[in-house]
Amino acid sequence: MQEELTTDQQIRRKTIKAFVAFGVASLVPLGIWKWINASAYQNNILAPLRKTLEFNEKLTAKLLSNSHLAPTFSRSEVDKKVRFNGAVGLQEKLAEKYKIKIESGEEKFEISPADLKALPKQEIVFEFKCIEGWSQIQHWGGVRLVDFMNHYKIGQKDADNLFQYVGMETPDGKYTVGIDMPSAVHPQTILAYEMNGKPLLKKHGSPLRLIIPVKYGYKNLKRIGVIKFSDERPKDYWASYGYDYFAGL
Ligand SMILES: Nc1nc2c(c(=O)[nH]1)N[C@H]1C(S)=C(S)[C@@H](COP(=O)(O)O)O[C@H]1N2
Ligand SMILES: [Mo]
Repeated sequence: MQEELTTDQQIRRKTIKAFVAFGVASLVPLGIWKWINASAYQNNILAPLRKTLEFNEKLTAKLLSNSHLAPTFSRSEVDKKVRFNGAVGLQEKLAEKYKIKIESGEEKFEISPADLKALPKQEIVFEFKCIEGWSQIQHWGGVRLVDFMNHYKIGQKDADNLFQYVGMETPDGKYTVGIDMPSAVHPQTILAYEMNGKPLLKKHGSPLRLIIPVKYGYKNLKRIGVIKFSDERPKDYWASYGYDYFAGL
């Protein structure tokens, strides 16, 4: 005949079972840790860790080459509700006669957002990635940064060389990004004035923002007030807080 267990006995058995399971489970990472520690050192760090690092390096080099394109998606895959994140530099009222200051070496001039609409339009549907841990498939439209540079003949230091960087700032100067030239002239990098086929909303960077699919979200500056080409590394808001300057994907 089966004995009846009291509630107390049942709880105790469950507790014992849980402890045994937990103990067994904890041996797994311990085993991996021992295996890593037992392996030989290679270049001052343990071989398995070194291998991971080398793999990451190779991967990064491959992914960062200018020929690499971020994967694109179809319009039906676009997320319905576009996320909003970060409002540094978006506090002031938008100027009625909004102008974007351009600086390329010694050359300085201003353009209006409407000037950009006269240039060929480029649309892209890609996965926008924020380091805070979210990503979304989004649809943007605007002008390729490289087309804009060619049209205005800017970004060139001399006949053979481009400047090393392009820096962008909000009109109040509070949010800044610095972009390496290979990423700036990447064919998927655009000065965007549309989202989902409609004019940009204020919170997403109206009238003009940077969309740079080969970089993390924080490099996609909203509300461009200044575009500056130079060989000096431009100011970068999040890099000044210790985030990776390059922020490549
Ligand atoms: N001016 C400005 N641009 C910005 C930010 C900001 O705070 N201010 N945040 C960045 C970060 S961290 C992300 S993830 C994206 C978010 O863009 P969204 O609000 O259109 O989703 O904008 C980037 N551009
Ligand atoms: Mo972000």
